[in-house]
Amino acid sequence: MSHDPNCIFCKIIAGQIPSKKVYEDADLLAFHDIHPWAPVHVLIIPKLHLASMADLTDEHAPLLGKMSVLAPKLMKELGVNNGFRTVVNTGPDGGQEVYHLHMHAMGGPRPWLKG
Ligand code: DGP
Repeated sequence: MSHDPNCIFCKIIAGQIPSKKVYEDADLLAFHDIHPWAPVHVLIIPKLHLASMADLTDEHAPLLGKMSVLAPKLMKELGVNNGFRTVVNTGPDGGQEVYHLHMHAMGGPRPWLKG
C-alpha cells in the first residue's frame, strides 16, 4: 500500500499531523524528531508507505540511496559539522516503534551518543 491512513508518518506527509519539516521533495520528507536523542535529530522518510526495512525489494534501492544522500546534506544545513549518526530501527527486536520506514540522522556536540 502506498499510503496507510492509520500510519502516523503518512498523516505527517498528508499534513494531518504537524511537524517541523526540514526538507521535502516528491519522494522524501524530513522533519525534527519529537523526542530527540541528540542536539540535532531529524527523521528522513519516504513518502511511499513501507512499514520497515524488512519490506524493501530491489526496486527500492534508489529510494534508499536518496535517503542516504540526503542525510549528510541536511546535517550540514543544520550546522552539524563534526560527524553524525544514522540509525534505521527494524522490527520489534530492532527497537522500531513507528512502522513507516525512517532513517534517524543525529548530530551535535557530545555527550549524547549511547553505545
Ligand atoms: P523508531 O524507534 O525508530 O521507530 O523511532 C520512531 C521515532 O519517531 C521516535 O524517535 C519518535 C518519533 N516520533 C513518533 N511520533 C512522532 C510524531 O508524531 N512526530 C515526530 N516529529 N516524531 C515522532
